[in-house]
Amino acid sequence: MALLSVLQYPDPKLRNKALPVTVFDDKLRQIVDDMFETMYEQNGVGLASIQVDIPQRILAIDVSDSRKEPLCVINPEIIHREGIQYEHEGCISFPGVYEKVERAAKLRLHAMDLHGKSFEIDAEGLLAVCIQHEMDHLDGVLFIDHLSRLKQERMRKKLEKIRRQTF
Ligand code: K1U
Ligand code: ZN
Repeated sequence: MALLSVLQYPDPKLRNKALPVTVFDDKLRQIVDDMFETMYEQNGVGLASIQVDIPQRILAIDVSDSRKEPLCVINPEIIHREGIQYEHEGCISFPGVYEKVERAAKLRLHAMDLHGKSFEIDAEGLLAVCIQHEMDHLDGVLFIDHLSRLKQERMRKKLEKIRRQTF
């Protein structure tokens, strides 16, 4: 396994769109293993392949308290949405900043596993937020895009301040 380098905002590669996975082989298994290792190391609840510069439709997710319930999601599609939730989100590509984002409260997800087998799950709460946040990444959409211009500008300034203090 290997730790992958996570792209940081405003890297233009975060705006790339991912293509569907068509080959389910050892190389894909290696990518997924590396994504989980990277997500756990960053204390994230999710990671999208675009964040590690792999433009294929792959998500690593684990919203469990034990951090031992990995969910590998390939070629995801939301087939049903219901209600609204408005919760704080973070992003490994924007370290140190958090904002509330409006998302569907519940959803039904159709996806494939590591072997190319289709499955469906119902999600709500943090899992539903995480799936929507990560699926946005696959289309080059970032959580900042859901905010007002004013909040976007505030977030950019806060990020600059954090980076000045870090380096
Ligand atoms: O895509 C990413 O950068 C991962 C991101 C996803 C996320 C989804 C839903 C809510 C918040 C964040 C993270 O995991 S950032 C880590 C984080 O903020 C967090 C950690 C534990 C619980 C909730 C959020
Ligand atoms: Zn993110």
